[in-house]
Amino acid sequence: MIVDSSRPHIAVVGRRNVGKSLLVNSLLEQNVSLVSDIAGTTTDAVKTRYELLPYGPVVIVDTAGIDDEGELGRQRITETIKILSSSDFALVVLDARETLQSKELELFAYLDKLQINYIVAVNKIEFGVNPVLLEELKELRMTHFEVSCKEKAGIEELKRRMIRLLPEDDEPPLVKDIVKQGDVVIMVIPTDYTLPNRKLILTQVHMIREALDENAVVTVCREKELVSTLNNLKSYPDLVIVDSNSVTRIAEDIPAKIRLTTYSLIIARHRGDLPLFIKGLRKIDGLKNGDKVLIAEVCSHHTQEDDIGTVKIPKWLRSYTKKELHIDIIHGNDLPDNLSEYKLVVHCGGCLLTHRALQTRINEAKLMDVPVVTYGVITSFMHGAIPRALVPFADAFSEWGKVKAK
Ligand SMILES: Nc1nc2c(ncn2[C@@H]2O[C@H](COP(=O)(O)OP(=O)(O)OP(=O)(O)O)[C@@H](O)[C@H]2O)c(=O)[nH]1
Ligand SMILES: [Mg+2]
Repeated sequence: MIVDSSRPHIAVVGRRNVGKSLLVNSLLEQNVSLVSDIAGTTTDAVKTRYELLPYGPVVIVDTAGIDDEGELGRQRITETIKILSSSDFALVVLDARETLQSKELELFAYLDKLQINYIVAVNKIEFGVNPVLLEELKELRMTHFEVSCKEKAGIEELKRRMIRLLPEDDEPPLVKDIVKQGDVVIMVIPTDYTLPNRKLILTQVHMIREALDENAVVTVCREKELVSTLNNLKSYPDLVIVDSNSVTRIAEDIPAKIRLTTYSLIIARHRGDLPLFIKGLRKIDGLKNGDKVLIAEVCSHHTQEDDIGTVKIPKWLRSYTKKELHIDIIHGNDLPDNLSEYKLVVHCGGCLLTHRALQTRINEAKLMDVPVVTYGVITSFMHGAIPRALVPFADAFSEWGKVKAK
């Protein structure tokens, strides 16, 4: 999944024999998938890179039928659902002669839950379209496209519509939407900076670039010089960004009316879904004795004595909740199959993953209704930065309001 993660994935889904594979072949104008009238022809997902012009490069994923039977069939359905969680768009294929069945309704529900845009393609229209099906789609307020893969009808229109609905470059901003022209931003670099050669991390450099592009002024100082930097300014800065490990100390020096946030929260929003993570934080208070918590880290680095994922967070979770938690720590690319058993997933920042790949893992948890929070969000919370540091992010701040209201 990671190999192609920079390209949007379009999943072609539906019951067996509706013509998914022939539709994929028609879209690609080449025979990449096996087509036959035997139900269950496609067993494993077939992924093909494709230049969908004028949109650009995508990956089209042909899948096994969502109504497959038997033990193997169930496994294939699980696989298809997993594919959906890593997709950016779906084409739901229906047979024009049939009516909607529970499998399709479940599929629509999944797609809605994952907030994945989709188009319904009604295939095999040369047989005529079932009026009951049309009525059902109308009732669900679903627009659909009528195609015949056999007669190559409607395929171009379907492509054009798909292009209009595909996500644009969806990587959320770092700071460009929270600063404006003329703003003064102070970026505080921790004094005990342990990075090799004391370099700024690349993300901090990108933050500076984004702020400059918005015509804001950026001052970078070390923690030690923060107070004198503030005193040298003629008026209050508009935003101060600090490291979450030092926020407790620093916050006192920064008057309440100045917006303050942490690098961790900026990065969590940039790479993931900050309101969702804040929702995940809510669940920490509700954890009970024996609850399972999963700490998921992508890279398997050599763990240090005070390692954030294996040492600090488990220790903090136990002391904060005062509960006997069952904490599992995993490293690597795959989330476990028993994900639904967990009451919380604490995910690393995913610095090795693209935004899309991290989103895929978050979606897997979302699909199972398992709350997710990241290291960065937990760290900011642990150090008392929340809610103050959420103020610049309106949707996450209002999510926190909901948390408190519960
Ligand atoms: N008449 C007609 N037949 C079609 C059309 N599209 C697909 N078919 C036929 O329907 C049968 C199933 O097509 P596939 O593309 O293999 O269907 P699928 O949804 O991929 O099926 P599975 O892989 O088994 O899930 C084949 O015999 C196709 O030739 C169409 O528009 N019209
Ligand atoms: Mg097929």
